[in-house]
Amino acid sequence: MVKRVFSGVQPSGVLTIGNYLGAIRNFVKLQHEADCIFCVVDLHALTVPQDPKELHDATLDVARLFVACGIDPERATIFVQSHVAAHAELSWLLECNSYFGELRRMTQFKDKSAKNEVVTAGLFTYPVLMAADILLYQTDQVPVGEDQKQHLELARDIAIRVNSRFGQTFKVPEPYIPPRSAGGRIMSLVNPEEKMSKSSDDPKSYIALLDPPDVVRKKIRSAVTDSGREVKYDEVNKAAISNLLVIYSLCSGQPIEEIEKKYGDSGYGQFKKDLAEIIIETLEPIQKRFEELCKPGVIEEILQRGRDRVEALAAPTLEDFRRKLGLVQR
Ligand code: AQP
Repeated sequence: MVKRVFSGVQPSGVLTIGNYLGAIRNFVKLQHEADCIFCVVDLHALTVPQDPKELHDATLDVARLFVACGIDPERATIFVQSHVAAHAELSWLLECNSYFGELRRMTQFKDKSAKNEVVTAGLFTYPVLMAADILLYQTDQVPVGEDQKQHLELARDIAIRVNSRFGQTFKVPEPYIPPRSAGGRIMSLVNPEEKMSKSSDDPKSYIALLDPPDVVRKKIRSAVTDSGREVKYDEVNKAAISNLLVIYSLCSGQPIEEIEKKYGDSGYGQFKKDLAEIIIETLEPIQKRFEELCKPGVIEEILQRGRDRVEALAAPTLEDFRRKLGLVQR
């Protein structure tokens, strides 16, 4: 049987090269071997304050970037989370089978609640909505970056708990997380101890997929480096250069050892210059395709088809769980 893959991306800003290398690149690969469902998780973005117009436009842009990065809507299903009401409904049913204590342990909640003045109840319960997104489709595998590992473990725990209480209801999903050297955690360009994030207040910390060439050159030129001159992969002692090496390697297809040999201890200048050009080359076809997808109606039609397909897939799982909980049939 073909396995089912599900993953989502929040429209909380313009996608970064971290989102691309950690997640979307793998979505593109998986579409050739699995039944893939990719979702723009707009309800997740609402967990922190959003400008309504920006959220609206970012939602369509994330869907466009999915396609521009190589997801083929004829092979994979693309849709918007809030278009399928079953996500919010299942989320509530699962919240009533989740515990305050386990949600309180989520490190992303701790990080984001420390950064935001307003801490919504939605930010706290968001990992359960993520569990609902995944479990609704009897998902086998979830390709995500390293930061989502804990949330995925929670989704597994909830599925196992529900199955043991009510009988087999949800498939227990497996994570698909690349190691750091393969893009699982791309770090900020200004602080290599922090993950690169699209919603960061400092645009110099990330490369957005829609950054024009000059902006990429500037951001890479100003990216922090470590002491010394040697271009060498060493996550502990050379976190900044290791991060740039991973980006270089994944964008160029060259193994890290080859890049280390090429630049050796000749200093960081040429390495950074070449890296900027390699990123620009990677982004160029994505940006071109994105422009084409901005024609009115193109992405909307893809999203409508996606919605029609997943609504039909979600219904039997939701109905089965409602019945097991004792809710009267509608
Ligand atoms: N820096 C990263 N390196 C590798 N993978 C990453 N992902 C995010 N950042 C990196 C992966 O991208 C997918 C989509 O992420 P998301 O939109 O659901 O939210 P996030 O994980 O919180 O990503 P951001 O960019 O940091 O968003 P904001 O700033 O809104 O919080 C996920 O698979 C994620 O692991």
